[in-house]
Amino acid sequence: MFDKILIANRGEIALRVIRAAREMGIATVAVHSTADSDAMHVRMADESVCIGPPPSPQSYLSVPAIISACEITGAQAIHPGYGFLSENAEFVQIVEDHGITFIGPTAEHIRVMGDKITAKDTMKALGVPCVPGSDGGVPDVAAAKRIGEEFGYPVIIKATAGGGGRGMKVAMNANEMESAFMTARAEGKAAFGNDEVYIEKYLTTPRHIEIQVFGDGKGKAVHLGERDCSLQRRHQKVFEEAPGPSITPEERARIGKVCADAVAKINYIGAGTIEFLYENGEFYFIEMNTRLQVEHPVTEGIFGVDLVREQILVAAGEPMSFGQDDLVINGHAIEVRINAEKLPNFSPCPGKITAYHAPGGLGVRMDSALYDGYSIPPYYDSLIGKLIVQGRDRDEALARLSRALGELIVDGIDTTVPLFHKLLQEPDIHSGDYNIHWLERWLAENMAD
Ligand code: MV4
Repeated sequence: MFDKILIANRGEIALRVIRAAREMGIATVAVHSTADSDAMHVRMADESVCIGPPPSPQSYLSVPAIISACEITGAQAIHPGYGFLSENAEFVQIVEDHGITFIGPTAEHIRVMGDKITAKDTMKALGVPCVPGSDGGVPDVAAAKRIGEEFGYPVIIKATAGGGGRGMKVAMNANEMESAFMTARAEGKAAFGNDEVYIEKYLTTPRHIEIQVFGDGKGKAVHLGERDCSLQRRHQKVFEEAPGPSITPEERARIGKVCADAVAKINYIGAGTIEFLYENGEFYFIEMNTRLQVEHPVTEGIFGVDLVREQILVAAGEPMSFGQDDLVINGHAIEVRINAEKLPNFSPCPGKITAYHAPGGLGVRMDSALYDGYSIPPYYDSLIGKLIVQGRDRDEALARLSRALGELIVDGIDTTVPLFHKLLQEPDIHSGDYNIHWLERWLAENMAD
């Protein structure tokens, strides 16, 4: 096992990793920009190294600075958290070339899943159900129109290097194809330097269901059920829950086994998430994320496992602490993302926290790096906390969420907390009857006042 690891991240996820490491008796190294000298992750780690000025490209994304911090402190492994360098295959390669262990998948797995066409080809060959559409890349508008005729409109054109909703255009009919195709291609080129696109049948009212998988890198893998993350705004998740309110135990077991078998076959190591669109009782693969996700705590809650601990175990070459039969769902968990943003437009709202009080009690987990008097810098993501609640069933979790939100105090800045108080008054939220378009529609209708 490692004696010391470095956390190449900040905020709540850096604390999350420090906590797991400390429980395992592993020393921790925080890295930080000059804007984060007073940040909680620096205070909580055993050691810290300043790696550059505030802008991320010169600090949290600076590969030489992070490798140097490892060498100076003698850290044997790097946990990347999410975002930043977590899905950067070149970074992983450089880390390993320096004899440092990357706590996460191999550079090759990251590369394969980072290219959406290759990811889909790979998953399809492994028996994972995919959205019907083009086999691989589509070279020109004429080919795109043939695909449109073959599968029927509407279709969606996606940049292979895309993600997070960028480089994606819907064509409702043949007339819209040329402009949608050219736009998706131009966006892919501009945002990712890659103009290759592929086409899928456009699903009009799906839910976003993602399966958590975990592999030991030696051909053993399990699934930890699904999360429903359909409530999104501009491709940012807002509210996530596990299990999915629309998924039966039989569906979970079936798609879960398909996913676990698929990642076992490729010797996947560590945590991964296989994203699906779910419509009319069918799952359609869209993407795989090769990192620990923001919303992993809802899965941890219902299965009672520590995913970061497992990541560290398998990275050190040790076995996972559970097998599929050990993984039994207990109750229902919900996470809400608390952002430093001003409603109704969700504009970033950094600034000084004049009072902070975290909620507590049975079934309440607050993952946050805030403290009284902390100043949220303007350079990074607006996520300032995740409130995760768990109950014996969904209704109990919802009641607990409402209660915990009532206890939470974050003064001095605007946050998305009022949004959740309002959402909790919606019958559709209580019935679980929502899809990927529900929140945007609701915001348009309810955020005017
Ligand atoms: C789709 C789709 C409908 N049909 N693919 C958006 C981000 C990217 N990860 C995939 N996305 C979508 N792909 C087909 N074939 C609808 C979306 C989509 C979406 C998906 C999940 C959650 C929220 C979304 C919001 C808008 C569009």
